[in-house]
Amino acid sequence: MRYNFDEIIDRKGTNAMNTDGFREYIFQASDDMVFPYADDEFIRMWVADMEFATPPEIIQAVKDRLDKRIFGYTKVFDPDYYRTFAAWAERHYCWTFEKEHLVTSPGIIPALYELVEYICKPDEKVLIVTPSYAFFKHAVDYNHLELVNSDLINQQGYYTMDFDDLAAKAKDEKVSLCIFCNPHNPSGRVWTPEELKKFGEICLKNNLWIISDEIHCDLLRNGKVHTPLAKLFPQTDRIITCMAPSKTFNMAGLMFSNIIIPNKELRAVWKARHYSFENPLSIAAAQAAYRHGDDWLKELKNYLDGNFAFTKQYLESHLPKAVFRIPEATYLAWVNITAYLPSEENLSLYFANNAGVLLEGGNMFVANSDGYIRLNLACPRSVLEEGLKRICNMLR
Ligand code: LCS
Repeated sequence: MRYNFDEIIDRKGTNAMNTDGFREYIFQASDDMVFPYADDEFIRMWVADMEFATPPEIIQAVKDRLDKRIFGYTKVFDPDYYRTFAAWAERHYCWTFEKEHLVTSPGIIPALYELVEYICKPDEKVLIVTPSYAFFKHAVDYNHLELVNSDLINQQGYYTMDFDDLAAKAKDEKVSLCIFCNPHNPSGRVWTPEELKKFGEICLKNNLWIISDEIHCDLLRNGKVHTPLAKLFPQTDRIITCMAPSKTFNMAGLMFSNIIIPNKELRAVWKARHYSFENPLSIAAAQAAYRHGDDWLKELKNYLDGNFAFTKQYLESHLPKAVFRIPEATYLAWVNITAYLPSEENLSLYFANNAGVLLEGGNMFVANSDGYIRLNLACPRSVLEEGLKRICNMLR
Protein backbone atom coordinates (compact mmCIF):
# COMPACT_ATOMS: atom_id res chain seq x y z
CA MET A 1 0.00 0.00 0.00
CA ARG A 2 1.36 3.39 -1.01
CA TYR A 3 -1.22 5.34 0.95
CA ASN A 4 -2.01 5.19 4.65
CA PHE A 5 -5.72 4.92 5.42
CA ASP A 6 -5.08 3.98 9.06
CA GLU A 7 -3.75 7.41 9.93
CA ILE A 8 -5.90 9.44 12.32
CA ILE A 9 -5.94 13.06 11.17
CA ASP A 10 -6.89 15.86 13.54
CA ARG A 11 -9.52 18.05 11.89
CA LYS A 12 -9.68 20.58 14.71
CA GLY A 13 -9.40 24.19 13.62
CA THR A 14 -10.37 23.49 10.00
CA ASN A 15 -14.01 24.64 10.15
CA ALA A 16 -15.01 21.10 9.19
CA MET A 17 -18.73 20.42 9.02
CA ASN A 18 -17.94 16.96 10.30
CA THR A 19 -16.43 18.15 13.60
CA ASP A 20 -18.00 21.57 14.11
CA GLY A 21 -21.31 21.49 12.23
CA PHE A 22 -23.18 18.56 13.70
CA ARG A 23 -25.35 20.53 16.11
CA GLU A 24 -26.65 22.67 13.29
CA TYR A 25 -26.98 19.98 10.61
CA ILE A 26 -28.21 16.97 12.55
CA PHE A 27 -30.06 18.63 15.40
CA GLN A 28 -30.94 22.09 13.99
CA ALA A 29 -29.50 23.39 17.26
CA SER A 30 -27.13 26.15 18.23
CA ASP A 31 -23.69 25.91 19.81
CA ASP A 32 -25.09 25.65 23.30
CA MET A 33 -26.67 22.22 22.82
CA VAL A 34 -25.03 19.98 25.42
CA PHE A 35 -24.32 16.24 25.27
CA PRO A 36 -22.93 13.80 27.83
CA TYR A 37 -19.87 13.61 25.55
CA ALA A 38 -17.36 16.35 24.78
CA ASP A 39 -17.17 17.15 21.07
CA ASP A 40 -13.84 15.37 20.62
CA GLU A 41 -15.09 12.26 22.42
CA PHE A 42 -17.68 11.51 19.73
CA ILE A 43 -17.08 8.89 17.09
CA ARG A 44 -18.28 10.67 13.97
CA MET A 45 -20.05 8.48 11.41
CA TRP A 46 -22.43 11.02 9.94
CA VAL A 47 -21.86 13.55 7.12
CA ALA A 48 -20.62 11.95 3.90
CA ASP A 49 -17.02 13.01 3.82
CA MET A 50 -14.04 10.86 4.73
CA GLU A 51 -11.51 10.83 7.55
CA PHE A 52 -8.78 10.04 4.98
CA ALA A 53 -6.34 12.55 3.54
CA THR A 54 -6.97 13.72 0.00
CA PRO A 55 -4.41 12.04 -2.30
CA PRO A 56 -0.97 13.66 -2.17
CA GLU A 57 -1.00 14.06 -5.96
CA ILE A 58 -3.97 16.42 -5.62
CA ILE A 59 -2.43 18.34 -2.74
CA GLN A 60 0.73 18.79 -4.80
CA ALA A 61 -1.31 20.19 -7.70
CA VAL A 62 -2.92 22.71 -5.35
CA LYS A 63 0.53 23.68 -4.06
CA ASP A 64 1.77 24.11 -7.62
CA ARG A 65 -1.18 26.36 -8.36
CA LEU A 66 -0.50 28.36 -5.17
CA ASP A 67 3.00 28.94 -6.45
CA LYS A 68 1.56 30.83 -9.43
CA ARG A 69 0.64 33.43 -6.80
CA ILE A 70 -2.30 35.19 -8.50
CA PHE A 71 -5.88 34.10 -7.79
CA GLY A 72 -7.94 36.38 -9.97
CA TYR A 73 -11.30 35.54 -11.57
CA THR A 74 -11.10 32.04 -12.92
CA LYS A 75 -13.17 29.67 -15.06
CA VAL A 76 -12.44 26.41 -16.83
CA PHE A 77 -11.07 27.79 -20.12
CA ASP A 78 -8.31 25.28 -20.82
CA PRO A 79 -9.69 22.33 -22.87
CA ASP A 80 -7.30 20.09 -21.01
CA TYR A 81 -9.78 19.87 -18.13
CA TYR A 82 -12.41 18.40 -20.45
CA ARG A 83 -9.89 16.01 -21.98
CA THR A 84 -8.78 14.80 -18.56
CA PHE A 85 -12.27 14.29 -17.15
CA ALA A 86 -13.58 12.76 -20.39
CA ALA A 87 -10.65 10.31 -20.37
CA TRP A 88 -11.51 9.37 -16.78
CA ALA A 89 -15.15 8.75 -17.81
CA GLU A 90 -13.96 6.65 -20.73
CA ARG A 91 -11.56 4.60 -18.54
CA HIS A 92 -13.97 4.08 -15.67
CA TYR A 93 -17.43 3.98 -17.23
CA CYS A 94 -16.70 3.36 -20.94
CA TRP A 95 -18.72 6.47 -21.63
CA THR A 96 -18.00 9.86 -23.01
CA PHE A 97 -19.80 13.13 -23.67
CA GLU A 98 -19.31 16.20 -25.79
CA LYS A 99 -17.15 19.04 -24.60
CA GLU A 100 -19.88 21.64 -25.17
CA HIS A 101 -22.23 19.73 -22.84
CA LEU A 102 -19.98 20.11 -19.80
CA VAL A 103 -20.50 22.94 -17.35
CA THR A 104 -19.19 23.19 -13.81
CA SER A 105 -20.80 24.14 -10.53
CA PRO A 106 -19.64 24.78 -6.97
CA GLY A 107 -21.49 21.59 -6.05
CA ILE A 108 -24.15 19.20 -7.18
CA ILE A 109 -26.63 20.49 -4.61
CA PRO A 110 -26.41 24.10 -5.81
CA ALA A 111 -26.80 22.75 -9.35
CA LEU A 112 -29.92 20.83 -8.32
CA TYR A 113 -31.45 23.95 -6.82
CA GLU A 114 -30.84 25.79 -10.09
CA LEU A 115 -31.80 23.01 -12.49
CA VAL A 116 -35.13 22.40 -10.78
CA GLU A 117 -35.90 26.08 -11.24
CA TYR A 118 -34.77 26.16 -14.87
CA ILE A 119 -36.63 22.98 -15.84
CA CYS A 120 -39.94 23.15 -13.96
CA LYS A 121 -42.85 25.51 -14.29
CA PRO A 122 -44.39 26.82 -11.04
CA ASP A 123 -47.25 24.29 -10.87
CA GLU A 124 -45.22 21.22 -11.77
CA LYS A 125 -44.11 18.29 -9.61
CA VAL A 126 -40.84 16.46 -9.09
CA LEU A 127 -40.48 12.71 -8.62
CA ILE A 128 -37.87 11.03 -6.40
CA VAL A 129 -37.44 7.52 -5.02
CA THR A 130 -37.37 7.10 -1.25
CA PRO A 131 -35.50 6.77 1.01
CA SER A 132 -33.60 9.69 -0.44
CA TYR A 133 -30.73 12.04 0.25
CA ALA A 134 -32.68 14.90 1.86
CA PHE A 135 -31.32 17.64 -0.40
CA PHE A 136 -33.33 16.24 -3.30
CA LYS A 137 -36.42 17.19 -1.32
CA HIS A 138 -34.86 20.49 -0.22
CA ALA A 139 -34.23 21.46 -3.87
CA VAL A 140 -37.90 20.86 -4.63
CA ASP A 141 -39.14 22.66 -1.51
CA TYR A 142 -36.82 25.59 -2.20
CA ASN A 143 -38.51 26.05 -5.56
CA HIS A 144 -42.00 25.74 -4.00
CA LEU A 145 -42.86 22.70 -6.09
CA GLU A 146 -44.70 19.55 -5.13
CA LEU A 147 -42.64 16.48 -4.30
CA VAL A 148 -43.85 13.04 -5.39
CA ASN A 149 -42.24 10.07 -3.63
CA SER A 150 -41.99 6.55 -4.96
CA ASP A 151 -40.98 4.16 -2.20
CA LEU A 152 -38.29 1.66 -3.08
CA ILE A 153 -39.11 -1.98 -2.37
CA ASN A 154 -36.97 -3.33 0.45
CA GLN A 155 -36.38 -7.07 0.69
CA GLN A 156 -34.13 -7.82 3.65
CA GLY A 157 -32.05 -4.71 2.97
CA TYR A 158 -31.90 -5.16 -0.83
CA TYR A 159 -33.65 -2.26 -2.51
CA THR A 160 -35.33 -2.27 -5.91
CA MET A 161 -37.47 0.22 -7.74
CA ASP A 162 -41.23 -0.22 -7.79
CA PHE A 163 -41.65 0.20 -11.53
CA ASP A 164 -45.46 -0.01 -11.47
CA ASP A 165 -45.60 2.78 -8.90
CA LEU A 166 -43.05 4.85 -10.82
CA ALA A 167 -45.01 4.41 -14.04
CA ALA A 168 -48.25 5.47 -12.35
CA LYS A 169 -46.62 8.56 -10.85
CA ALA A 170 -44.71 9.52 -13.99
CA LYS A 171 -48.01 9.50 -15.89
CA ASP A 172 -49.22 12.54 -13.93
CA GLU A 173 -48.94 15.33 -16.49
CA LYS A 174 -47.72 17.72 -13.83
CA VAL A 175 -44.69 15.56 -13.02
CA SER A 176 -42.00 17.00 -15.28
CA LEU A 177 -38.73 15.97 -13.63
CA CYS A 178 -37.21 13.07 -11.74
CA ILE A 179 -34.16 13.58 -9.54
CA PHE A 180 -32.45 10.21 -9.51
CA CYS A 181 -29.52 8.91 -7.51
CA ASN A 182 -27.23 6.48 -9.36
CA PRO A 183 -25.69 4.75 -7.40
CA HIS A 184 -28.24 5.26 -4.69
CA ASN A 185 -27.66 7.03 -1.38
CA PRO A 186 -28.53 5.72 1.23
CA SER A 187 -29.16 2.11 0.09
CA GLY A 188 -25.89 1.83 -1.83
CA ARG A 189 -27.56 0.11 -4.78
CA VAL A 190 -25.65 0.13 -8.07
CA TRP A 191 -28.62 -0.03 -10.41
CA THR A 192 -28.13 -2.65 -13.13
CA PRO A 193 -28.30 -1.64 -16.81
CA GLU A 194 -31.65 -3.46 -16.99
CA GLU A 195 -33.07 -1.50 -14.07
CA LEU A 196 -31.73 1.76 -15.48
CA LYS A 197 -33.20 0.99 -18.88
CA LYS A 198 -36.62 0.29 -17.40
CA PHE A 199 -36.49 3.38 -15.21
CA GLY A 200 -35.31 5.64 -18.03
CA GLU A 201 -37.95 4.35 -20.43
CA ILE A 202 -40.73 5.10 -17.94
CA CYS A 203 -39.52 8.66 -17.44
CA LEU A 204 -38.77 9.45 -21.06
CA LYS A 205 -42.00 7.91 -22.35
CA ASN A 206 -43.81 10.35 -20.07
CA ASN A 207 -41.69 13.31 -21.19
CA LEU A 208 -39.92 13.74 -17.88
CA TRP A 209 -36.53 15.30 -17.58
CA ILE A 210 -34.07 13.31 -15.47
CA ILE A 211 -31.27 14.67 -13.32
CA SER A 212 -29.03 11.68 -12.69
CA ASP A 213 -26.94 12.46 -9.63
CA GLU A 214 -23.94 10.14 -10.00
CA ILE A 215 -21.75 11.66 -7.29
CA HIS A 216 -21.11 8.24 -5.71
CA CYS A 217 -20.20 6.54 -9.00
CA ASP A 218 -16.50 6.00 -8.26
CA LEU A 219 -17.01 4.50 -4.83
CA LEU A 220 -18.09 1.00 -5.79
CA ARG A 221 -17.21 -2.30 -4.18
CA ASN A 222 -14.56 -4.13 -6.15
CA GLY A 223 -16.13 -6.03 -9.02
CA LYS A 224 -19.06 -3.64 -9.45
CA VAL A 225 -19.35 -1.43 -12.52
CA HIS A 226 -21.01 1.97 -12.81
CA THR A 227 -23.36 2.62 -15.72
CA PRO A 228 -24.13 6.28 -16.35
CA LEU A 229 -27.85 6.52 -17.07
CA ALA A 230 -27.18 8.74 -20.08
CA LYS A 231 -24.97 6.04 -21.62
CA LEU A 232 -28.06 3.87 -22.13
CA PHE A 233 -30.07 6.64 -23.82
CA PRO A 234 -27.76 8.28 -26.36
CA GLN A 235 -30.74 9.54 -28.38
CA THR A 236 -32.23 11.77 -25.71
CA ASP A 237 -31.03 15.13 -24.51
CA ARG A 238 -33.27 15.14 -21.44
CA ILE A 239 -30.87 13.42 -19.06
CA ILE A 240 -28.55 15.68 -17.09
CA THR A 241 -25.60 13.88 -15.50
CA CYS A 242 -23.91 15.13 -12.33
CA MET A 243 -20.49 13.82 -11.37
CA ALA A 244 -17.75 15.15 -9.12
CA PRO A 245 -14.34 14.43 -7.65
CA SER A 246 -15.65 15.62 -4.27
CA LYS A 247 -16.84 12.35 -2.74
CA THR A 248 -14.27 10.20 -4.53
CA PHE A 249 -11.21 12.14 -3.37
CA ASN A 250 -12.52 13.77 -0.18
CA MET A 251 -12.51 17.31 -1.47
CA ALA A 252 -16.13 18.41 -1.01
CA GLY A 253 -14.91 21.63 0.59
CA LEU A 254 -13.24 22.63 -2.67
CA MET A 255 -16.74 22.87 -4.14
CA PHE A 256 -16.31 21.79 -7.71
CA SER A 257 -18.52 19.45 -9.72
CA ASN A 258 -19.33 18.51 -13.30
CA ILE A 259 -22.79 18.96 -14.76
CA ILE A 260 -23.37 17.51 -18.22
CA ILE A 261 -26.33 19.15 -19.93
CA PRO A 262 -26.88 17.84 -23.46
CA ASN A 263 -29.97 19.96 -24.17
CA LYS A 264 -28.98 23.14 -25.93
CA GLU A 265 -31.81 25.35 -24.67
CA LEU A 266 -31.41 24.28 -21.06
CA ARG A 267 -27.67 24.80 -21.31
CA ALA A 268 -28.29 28.29 -22.65
CA VAL A 269 -30.49 29.07 -19.64
CA TRP A 270 -27.78 27.68 -17.33
CA LYS A 271 -25.12 29.78 -19.00
CA ALA A 272 -27.23 32.91 -18.84
CA ARG A 273 -28.16 32.56 -15.19
CA HIS A 274 -25.45 30.54 -13.44
CA TYR A 275 -22.66 32.47 -11.73
CA SER A 276 -19.90 30.61 -13.46
CA PHE A 277 -16.58 31.53 -11.89
CA GLU A 278 -14.61 28.80 -10.17
CA ASN A 279 -11.97 28.64 -7.47
CA PRO A 280 -8.58 28.26 -9.18
CA LEU A 281 -7.37 25.82 -6.52
CA SER A 282 -10.43 23.65 -7.09
CA ILE A 283 -9.88 23.42 -10.82
CA ALA A 284 -6.27 22.40 -10.26
CA ALA A 285 -7.35 19.81 -7.70
CA ALA A 286 -10.11 18.35 -9.87
CA GLN A 287 -7.86 18.04 -12.88
CA ALA A 288 -5.13 16.34 -10.82
CA ALA A 289 -7.73 13.98 -9.36
CA TYR A 290 -8.87 12.80 -12.77
CA ARG A 291 -5.34 12.62 -14.13
CA HIS A 292 -3.50 11.04 -11.20
CA GLY A 293 -6.16 9.57 -8.92
CA ASP A 294 -6.51 6.00 -10.23
CA ASP A 295 -3.97 4.29 -7.97
CA TRP A 296 -5.17 6.03 -4.82
CA LEU A 297 -8.78 5.17 -5.66
CA LYS A 298 -7.85 1.51 -6.13
CA GLU A 299 -6.33 1.42 -2.64
CA LEU A 300 -9.20 3.35 -1.12
CA LYS A 301 -11.68 0.85 -2.54
CA ASN A 302 -9.73 -2.05 -1.08
CA TYR A 303 -9.68 -0.36 2.31
CA LEU A 304 -13.41 0.37 2.18
CA ASP A 305 -14.16 -3.22 1.15
CA GLY A 306 -12.20 -4.26 4.25
CA ASN A 307 -14.20 -1.88 6.44
CA PHE A 308 -17.45 -3.29 5.09
CA ALA A 309 -16.36 -6.90 5.63
CA PHE A 310 -15.31 -5.99 9.17
CA THR A 311 -18.64 -4.27 9.84
CA LYS A 312 -20.64 -7.19 8.48
CA GLN A 313 -18.81 -9.63 10.69
CA TYR A 314 -19.01 -7.37 13.73
CA LEU A 315 -22.74 -6.83 13.38
CA GLU A 316 -23.39 -10.52 12.77
CA SER A 317 -21.67 -11.50 15.98
CA HIS A 318 -22.71 -8.58 18.21
CA LEU A 319 -26.05 -7.46 16.79
CA PRO A 320 -27.53 -10.50 15.05
CA LYS A 321 -31.01 -9.08 14.71
CA ALA A 322 -29.83 -6.04 12.76
CA VAL A 323 -30.49 -6.19 9.02
CA PHE A 324 -27.43 -5.20 7.01
CA ARG A 325 -26.08 -6.02 3.57
CA ILE A 326 -22.78 -4.76 2.30
CA PRO A 327 -23.82 -2.03 -0.17
CA GLU A 328 -22.70 -2.22 -3.78
CA ALA A 329 -21.54 1.40 -3.66
CA THR A 330 -20.85 4.36 -1.33
CA TYR A 331 -18.98 4.24 1.97
CA LEU A 332 -22.26 4.31 3.87
CA ALA A 333 -23.74 1.40 5.79
CA TRP A 334 -27.53 1.38 5.98
CA VAL A 335 -28.56 -0.72 8.94
CA ASN A 336 -32.02 -1.62 10.19
CA ILE A 337 -32.08 -1.77 13.97
CA THR A 338 -35.84 -1.93 14.49
CA ALA A 339 -35.45 -5.22 16.35
CA TYR A 340 -33.51 -3.39 19.06
CA LEU A 341 -35.17 0.03 19.16
CA PRO A 342 -38.68 -0.43 17.82
CA SER A 343 -40.16 2.91 18.83
CA GLU A 344 -37.29 5.41 18.87
CA GLU A 345 -37.89 8.12 16.27
CA ASN A 346 -34.91 10.41 16.66
CA LEU A 347 -32.14 7.87 16.35
CA SER A 348 -29.42 10.48 15.79
CA LEU A 349 -30.20 12.08 19.14
CA TYR A 350 -30.48 8.73 20.86
CA PHE A 351 -27.04 7.56 19.70
CA ALA A 352 -25.39 10.92 20.36
CA ASN A 353 -26.66 10.90 23.94
CA ASN A 354 -26.31 7.25 24.80
CA ALA A 355 -23.44 5.91 22.70
CA GLY A 356 -21.32 8.96 21.88
CA VAL A 357 -21.70 8.24 18.18
CA LEU A 358 -22.79 10.82 15.61
CA LEU A 359 -24.80 9.15 12.88
CA GLU A 360 -27.76 9.90 10.65
CA GLY A 361 -31.07 8.31 11.57
CA GLY A 362 -33.70 7.17 9.09
CA ASN A 363 -35.81 10.28 9.71
CA MET A 364 -33.17 12.29 7.80
CA PHE A 365 -33.92 10.47 4.51
CA VAL A 366 -37.32 11.88 3.48
CA ALA A 367 -39.52 8.74 3.74
CA ASN A 368 -39.56 4.94 3.83
CA SER A 369 -36.61 4.84 6.21
CA ASP A 370 -37.92 4.25 9.75
CA GLY A 371 -35.78 2.09 11.98
CA TYR A 372 -32.60 2.69 9.99
CA ILE A 373 -29.29 4.23 10.91
CA ARG A 374 -26.69 5.28 8.36
CA LEU A 375 -23.06 4.82 9.31
CA ASN A 376 -20.20 6.42 7.47
CA LEU A 377 -17.44 3.80 7.23
CA ALA A 378 -14.84 6.00 5.51
CA CYS A 379 -12.60 6.15 8.55
CA PRO A 380 -9.56 4.32 9.91
CA ARG A 381 -10.38 0.75 10.98
CA SER A 382 -9.59 1.58 14.62
CA VAL A 383 -12.18 4.37 14.65
CA LEU A 384 -14.71 2.13 12.96
CA GLU A 385 -14.16 -0.59 15.54
CA GLU A 386 -14.71 1.83 18.41
CA GLY A 387 -17.87 3.20 16.76
CA LEU A 388 -19.32 -0.26 16.22
CA LYS A 389 -18.39 -1.28 19.75
CA ARG A 390 -20.25 1.69 21.20
CA ILE A 391 -23.31 1.12 19.01
CA CYS A 392 -23.52 -2.59 19.80
CA ASN A 393 -22.83 -2.21 23.52
CA MET A 394 -25.62 0.28 23.80
CA LEU A 395 -28.16 -1.79 21.88
CA ARG A 396 -27.46 -5.19 23.42
N1 LCS B 1 -25.74 14.22 -4.11
C1 LCS B 1 -25.75 13.13 -3.32
C2 LCS B 1 -26.52 11.92 -3.73
C3 LCS B 1 -25.02 13.15 -2.14
O1 LCS B 1 -25.02 12.06 -1.37
C4 LCS B 1 -24.30 14.30 -1.77
C5 LCS B 1 -23.56 14.41 -0.47
C6 LCS B 1 -24.32 15.41 -2.63
C7 LCS B 1 -25.05 15.34 -3.79
C8 LCS B 1 -23.56 16.65 -2.31
O2 LCS B 1 -23.06 17.24 -3.45
P1 LCS B 1 -22.19 18.57 -3.43
O3 LCS B 1 -23.15 19.70 -3.38
O4 LCS B 1 -21.28 18.52 -2.25
O5 LCS B 1 -21.47 18.52 -4.72
N2 LCS B 1 -24.04 13.55 0.48
C9 LCS B 1 -24.00 13.71 1.76
C10 LCS B 1 -24.65 12.86 2.68
O6 LCS B 1 -25.31 11.87 2.39
N3 LCS B 1 -24.41 13.27 3.92
O7 LCS B 1 -23.60 14.36 3.92
C11 LCS B 1 -23.35 14.76 2.55
